[in-house]
Amino acid sequence: MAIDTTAPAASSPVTHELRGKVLLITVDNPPVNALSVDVRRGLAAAIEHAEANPAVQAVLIVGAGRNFIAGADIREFGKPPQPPALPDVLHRMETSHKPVIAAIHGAALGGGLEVALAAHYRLAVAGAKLGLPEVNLGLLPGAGGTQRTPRLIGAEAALSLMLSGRHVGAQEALKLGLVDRVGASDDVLAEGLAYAQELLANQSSAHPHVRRTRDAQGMADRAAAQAAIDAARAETAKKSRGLFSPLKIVDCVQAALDESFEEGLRFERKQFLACLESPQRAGLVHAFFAEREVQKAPETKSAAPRAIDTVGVIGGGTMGAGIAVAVLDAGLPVTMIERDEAALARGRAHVEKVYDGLIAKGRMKPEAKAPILARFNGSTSYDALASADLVIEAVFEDMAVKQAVFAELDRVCKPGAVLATNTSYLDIDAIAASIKRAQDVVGLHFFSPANIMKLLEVVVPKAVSADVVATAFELAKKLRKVPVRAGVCDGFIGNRMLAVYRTAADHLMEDGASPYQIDQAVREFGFPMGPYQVVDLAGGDIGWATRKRRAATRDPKARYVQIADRLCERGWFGQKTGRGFYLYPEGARAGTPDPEVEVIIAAERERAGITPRTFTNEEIIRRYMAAMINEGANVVHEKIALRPLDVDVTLMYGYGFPRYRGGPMKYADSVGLANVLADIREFAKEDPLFWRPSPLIVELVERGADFASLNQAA
Ligand code: 3H9
Repeated sequence: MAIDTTAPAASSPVTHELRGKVLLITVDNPPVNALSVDVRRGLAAAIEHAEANPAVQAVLIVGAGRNFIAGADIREFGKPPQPPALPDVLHRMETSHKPVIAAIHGAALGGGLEVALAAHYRLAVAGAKLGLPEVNLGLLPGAGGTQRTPRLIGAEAALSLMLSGRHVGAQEALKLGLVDRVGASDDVLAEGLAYAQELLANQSSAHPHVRRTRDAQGMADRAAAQAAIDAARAETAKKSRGLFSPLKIVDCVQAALDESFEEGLRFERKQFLACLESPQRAGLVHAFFAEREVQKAPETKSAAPRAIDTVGVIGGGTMGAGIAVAVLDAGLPVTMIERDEAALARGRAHVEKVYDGLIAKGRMKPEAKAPILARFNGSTSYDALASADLVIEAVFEDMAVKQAVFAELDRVCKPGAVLATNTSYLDIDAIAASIKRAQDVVGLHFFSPANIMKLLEVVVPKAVSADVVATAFELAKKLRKVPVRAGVCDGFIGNRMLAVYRTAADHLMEDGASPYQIDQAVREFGFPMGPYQVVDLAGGDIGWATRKRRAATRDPKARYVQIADRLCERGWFGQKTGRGFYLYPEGARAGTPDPEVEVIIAAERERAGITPRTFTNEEIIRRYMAAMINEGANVVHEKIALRPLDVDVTLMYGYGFPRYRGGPMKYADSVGLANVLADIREFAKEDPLFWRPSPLIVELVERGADFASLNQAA
């Protein structure tokens, strides 16, 4: 096979040295030894060197630092390819005449595991993480992984690894046959060298040195392999709605069963390149980097976090209990405050219910509950918070109520305690200003259910000190949440945008689209639920209360759709009342369309003097997305969000925005900002008050720039 022989860079990230008869190849490309072009060149050169040097009898590959190799260099995707291609390097390695051993510690993921699979022997030490997570990036293992893995460990196990993207530890890898042995110690170099020497010492025709994965017989039982492929295909068609790469993974394994190894590799390459060029790959890779970028808020660099060892939670309702569970799950003790014993008992019951649910579903062992609850305390007196390092308030959304809570916290909490509010839209500057220690007050906006939803908006009021913000980010890490820094405004990033795109949906409904069509269009776009299903799930009364509260301050010239109010006036609050926009007979969770709702909508259209028209699903999405993108741009323009990517992460992690589209701002870039602006201007002809182009979009279009250009800043 022709392979690029461009000499590796002078300071190659791949070095080799002779250790006795073993050529030790070390990949040292921080932070995670990704397979960038220099690594591929270095690996290719090192293998050539091993082949050519008679002193070398075996080759050992290790990674420097904390990992073996974490995969292809994701930053290279979408750029012009640079030779040598990884499959070619690995082909060369596998066909080497001298035994190649991979010794794995830390991550051997994607292309990293594929390197190990092309080696002839594999060893892992404790703490190793092996996997083929390409599917999470819209890809498939593209350096022989789809062909070698099923040959090595069978079709069923290979498909399970590749379709889930999950990581397995050293012991499980041994059980699967993915590695040949687990090192007795965690000294990967010593274990690897010992293994290499042992293999050399045992050489005989019964123990041939070179043992190629391409010849492995994991699919010898062809009927079983075919059955596994068929099952995976059926399951994938059902589960991976809208995703491009999973079915291609199944196709590749089919090729592994039906075709020669070379033919299978060619097929895999073609499918890999198709995935690489897909917008889904671009969206998912954007999501990968965006969720890492959001963690790096400026305060995390300028200040050290305060220590958080004990946490108080005020309020034992759904939100307070969910927050308490999230904190307990992070291993911290929690003190819950409620106004009386009965409310406290309910709060405790809410917390226990979460764990009982996990036990019932088999996700937690019954005996694990007591030690967790031993860290949970309740009190009806704020004085129980005297030693808390952090207090999170989750009481009723009312400024006077919140300020009363903060007055108590000001009274009892020790100096330096972080005082957080879980408000979803109230003015946190006003809450902070009402006490003597505004520098300690921060917003921690959790999403329901708080122990499950990944998003945590860290809302940063004017007077807060940087170390309090840094503490919030540190807490998010402990709680395994994805934190997004947000400024103070009505609704912060997410709920502020939600209010606008929900309104666009209401306009569409009054203009002629049924709520069922809107929900369907939004689901087809990739959201798990449409906006009216969400209303029914959350309870229509919540939005109704907000609308009533805001009625007095609403711009009288702004269009106001009353359909939801008509439903609420009838007590139709959604699932919990058996009907809302949908009917839920006998407590059903999936709703069915309600003809009576359609009658109410028709009456409302008539009352508003609207002649209904029809919309295609595409027209619905154009408006829905234009509203979302425009408000997202306003949020960035007003510096409520640091960058467009913060908006993307908020919508993906808190609002079900399809990850494979990378968030609304990434989506806007892929559609073209000029097209989005043209849509907004078109819609503005009917309703110029609602459809006001964001100054940021106008400016970017004038400059010929996109949202991505703003992601590097800040
Ligand atoms: C593939 O392999 C395709 C092949 O099949 C076919 C090829 C032909 N590239 O997560 P962390 C950066 S697809 C470039 O915070 P941790 C990351 O952005 C690939 N950069 O650390 C961050 O940068 P920064 C399949 C990468 O300890 C820094 O490393 N592989 C890559 O929590 C630290 O990352 C994967 O999908 C990369 N591949 O977790 C594995 N990986 O400091 C993806 C990381 O500037 N990676 N970075 O923010 C991971 O799952 C985790 O990063 C890992 C470490 C578990 C390795």
